[in-house]
Amino acid sequence: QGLSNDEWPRAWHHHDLRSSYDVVIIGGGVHGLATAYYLAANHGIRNVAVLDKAYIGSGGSGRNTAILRSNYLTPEGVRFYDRSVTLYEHLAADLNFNVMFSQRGHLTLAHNDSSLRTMRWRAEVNKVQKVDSEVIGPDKVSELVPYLDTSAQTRYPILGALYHPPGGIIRHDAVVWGYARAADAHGVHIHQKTEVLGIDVDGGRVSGVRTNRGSISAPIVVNCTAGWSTLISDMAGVDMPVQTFPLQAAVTEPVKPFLDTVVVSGTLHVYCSQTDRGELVFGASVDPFASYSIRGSLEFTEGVAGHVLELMPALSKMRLLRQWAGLCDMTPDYSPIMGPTPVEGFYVDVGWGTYGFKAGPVSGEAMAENIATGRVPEIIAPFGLDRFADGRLVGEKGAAAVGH
Ligand code: PYC
Repeated sequence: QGLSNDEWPRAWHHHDLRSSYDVVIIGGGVHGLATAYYLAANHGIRNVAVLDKAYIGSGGSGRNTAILRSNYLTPEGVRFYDRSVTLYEHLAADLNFNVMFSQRGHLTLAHNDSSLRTMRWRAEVNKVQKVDSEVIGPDKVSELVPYLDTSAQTRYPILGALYHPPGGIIRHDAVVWGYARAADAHGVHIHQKTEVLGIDVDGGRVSGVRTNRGSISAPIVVNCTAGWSTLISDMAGVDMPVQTFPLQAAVTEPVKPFLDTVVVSGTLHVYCSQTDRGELVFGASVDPFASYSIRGSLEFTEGVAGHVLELMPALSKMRLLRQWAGLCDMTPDYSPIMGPTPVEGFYVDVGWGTYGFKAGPVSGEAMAENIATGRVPEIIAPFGLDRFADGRLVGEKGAAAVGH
């Protein structure tokens, strides 16, 4: 005899809102939940609240295309994302939750000489950081993905690719649920449907937040939001050099497994992978104008379908099932903004552009260390807010999955 729905043990619990916490984290996506988990697991800081105005994983963490990789362009970026891949490799065991990480390899196709040059550059930067990454020719590309049209007659012939064997895909919802369950087990309070309406700052120091369920006093408040990062930072009086753009994605009906690798084409503005359920997941670059809209558009569907068919004409009979959009907070250099701000006790982990989900574990680990020790860990030191005033930008545009 099975359990009825309300007899299953809850993976995380509902709590009354306390009037004070040691740390309040705004945003219940992978970044916020990972920060809470590592605060508790690595530093013993358990009087922590994670607030989300909707439900956990309802923002970028549930809307991305679940791709993990560390083949970035700058040494700072490669080091940072590689730590995330390592944490992801051990995440199922750490959280005792199957996150279904499939390291199936990641291909970024080059269709012209300038992209091939960027791929070579990235491969060399990657190798120096001991990241498995190399440029391969069309024959090897064809061996890895037989369904790709690698003939020379196409409009954008495939001249080669950056091949990154440790890259792959993961079950993004499972990552959110795994961190939530593990943080909850350490005593962290997860408050869904709890919207932050204001942040209190006294004499240059944060003192708490006001929510739709009441006020909380806290000496540390962390902005782990995507999409709303500028609005939340504004509440504390901190300006963010961020603009928000939608990024659309779509999924097909399931078919038998045939695509064992993640395939990205910057020139064709598309990336594609096959889930364990057999669906193909497609994504594109961000929409061409700033907006908070998360509606799908016909323009995206037509564009993505046309571009996928240029790469894999055999897919012409497949049907799209769903499309959706997430919000991407773009910074001027395409790198995130992490660490303390001019308001004491107010920290940010924002500006993730189109790379946020894959950085969840390393961001949580580093933000937790920063909060617990008061020192900015070396791995996130290049990503401080002050770099925009000092001109120390970390240009990652060349490593974006597709052109922006
Ligand atoms: O950077 O790998 C990436 C990516 C995939 C989808 C959006 N960004």
